[in-house]
Order: sequence, then structure tokens, then C-alpha cells
Amino acid sequence: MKITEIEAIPFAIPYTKPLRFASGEVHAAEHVLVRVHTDEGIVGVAEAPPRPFTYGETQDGIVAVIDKVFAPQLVGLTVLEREVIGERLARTVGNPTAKSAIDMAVWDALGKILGYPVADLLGGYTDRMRVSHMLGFDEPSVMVAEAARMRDTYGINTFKVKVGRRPASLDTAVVRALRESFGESIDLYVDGNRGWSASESMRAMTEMADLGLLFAEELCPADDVQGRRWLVERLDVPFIADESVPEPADITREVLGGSATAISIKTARTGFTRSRRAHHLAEGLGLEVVMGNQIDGQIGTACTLAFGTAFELTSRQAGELSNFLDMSDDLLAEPLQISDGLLHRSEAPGIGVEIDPEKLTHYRLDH
Ligand code: MUC
Ligand code: MG
Repeated sequence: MKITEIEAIPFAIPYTKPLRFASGEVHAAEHVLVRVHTDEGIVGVAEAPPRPFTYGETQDGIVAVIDKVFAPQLVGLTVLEREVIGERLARTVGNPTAKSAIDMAVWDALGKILGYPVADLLGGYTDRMRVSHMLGFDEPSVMVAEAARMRDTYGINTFKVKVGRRPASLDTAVVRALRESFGESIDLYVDGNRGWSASESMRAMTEMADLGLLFAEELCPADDVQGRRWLVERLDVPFIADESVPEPADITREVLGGSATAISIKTARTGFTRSRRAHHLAEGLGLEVVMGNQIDGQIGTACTLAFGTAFELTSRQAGELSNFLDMSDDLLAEPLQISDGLLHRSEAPGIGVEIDPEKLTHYRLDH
């Protein structure tokens, strides 16, 4: 059970098409594979996606903080001591995806040692989630064609539309075109990645009032506290906090302050241990939850799925589990398969993923 080594391996896999949104764009999965080795020869894995526009982390920075700061503090602890591990990681501020990948790789190792899926160890609520697909910025006709492809190929019928451009009509035209093309056969919600002001957000939401949106996510800057409260009070759909709640404590502050009514839980930034705290807060505060995507690859998606399927509240809404479809390849020996709009979790111990050694050799950047 003792941790003997923690590896941080940078790799890069190109996207087939870039994902564009109000705070940035992603052209390649330049992630870090984290491997936690134990003294019985078990290896737990997870991946950290650097998102400088959201958390300030970079690929080089994640490798450095794991090699130089985190690994020396954790080697020698056992994978059962997850609260001690969390306490040591918390001595360093920031670095949410580096910390979370370590946490999830530790859970993966624990699951493999015990012989149970992490989803069962966490809660074991269900074996599947409905999938929501994220549509990045483009022309309305291109975004409608992408949604049609996702529906026809994978059976996906929930879409999160990226908004936050100026003028806002660029985005409202997309949402209207989607509703007109698919009618009530799809569910739609929007994510602004903080792109609009509170008043621009209100005008756009008024313009889309007849389009039956499920949620609005992070439309305007979180530090415009007054503007955001003003907006959230006036909206008649739940307002999802994403970038404004990187830590469980932020959820309490945002919700009690009246600037959010729902949350996105991303295992990429809160791992399993702190996502569990976020889930319990959501339950206590009566919040809707969407399992979000940090533009994860298949390993990260398997982590989101393991956590999402563990609880009723996290599996109620469709989870954002399909960004990996835009990648040209991945590291897994057996790729995740979405069909009938569903993703089933693996029954294998741990997170349930196996790295293909040849793919890792091909895509790793460190030799
Ligand atoms: C999302 O839900 O916002 C884009 C930026 C980020 O932090 O996550 C992605 C998706
Ligand atoms: Mg978001």
C-alpha cells in the first residue's frame, strides 16, 4: 500500500479540430500522465490537463510541481492515507489539476489493490451516464451540423453551447438555429466562460427566453460580485458556477452570496476526494450538479464517469463526457465508447483504464 514513486509524464496528442470558447482555445491535448507506484507493484494512473486560462497551470509547471514538491512529500505514505495526502498537497497553493491527478491516481491504485472499481468505493449508484456534448464557437450551420453528427453517430441529445462572444447575436443565433433544427428532441444549455458583462448576459438570456434552456453557466466575471448577484436573481434557470468554484469552499461562498444556484463538478480540478466534498455541499445546499469537462482525454473522462456514476445527484443530469471525441488518438488500450447517448463505466478495478504502452511511447514528450 506504500507509495514508492510518483511519475509525471508530459504527452501531446493533436485535436482533429480545435475547441474554441470565450476564455481560450485548445488545439492539442498537452496533458500530463501521472503514475503512482506502490510497493506491491501496483500502478495507479490519472491525467492532469493544464488550463492556463482557467487555473494558471502549464504542462511544464505540472511536471515540475509534481517532481519537485509533491512527490517528495508523498513517497512513503500509504494509499489509505488520503486525508494526509490531501493535507500535504494543500500546503502548496494553486495547482488544482496536478493535485487532483495525484489524488485520482492514488484512488486508482487503491481500487486495484482492493479489486473494486473506484465508482463502487465512492458510492456505486449506477453504471452509466447520459452524455452531454460541448459545441465550440463556429458559424450556426457548422454547429448545427456538428450536433447532428453527434446525435446520429453517438445518440447524444444534450448539448452545451459555448457563448460569450461579442456581439452576443453571434451566439444567440446558434442557440436559436439548434432549437429550430432539432425542436424539443434535444436539451440545450449555455456556457459563457465569463465572456459577457452581467447586463450583456441578461440581454442575451432575454433574447433566448423562448428557447427552453436547461441552465446558464458562468456567463460573466465572478469577481463582479454585484453584477453577478443581480443576474442570478433575475434568471429563471439555474446558474451553474464553474470557474468561480475551483475549491469546495468557493461553492459555499458563491451560493450563500447569491451568485450561483448550481455547480459544475470537475474531477480534473477537485480529484475524487475533494469532488466528494463538493457533492456533499451540493446535496446540503440543494444545488443541481453537472459533471463538467476540463477538456479531458479518455483517462480524465473515465475519472469523471467513475465519480458521476457514484451518486444519484451527480448522475441525474447528462455529464460532459465527450470532448475526447475531438482528439485524433488517446493513450488507452481500449477506447471509451459512447452509444445511444450513454457512456457505461468499466467494471474493472480502480478507474478501469489501461494505458497502451506503445501509444504512450509514441506521444510522450520526455524522451
Ligand atoms: C467549460 O465547462 O468551461 C473550457 C474552459 C474551462 O475551464 O473548461 C472548459 C469547459
Ligand atoms: Mg464551464
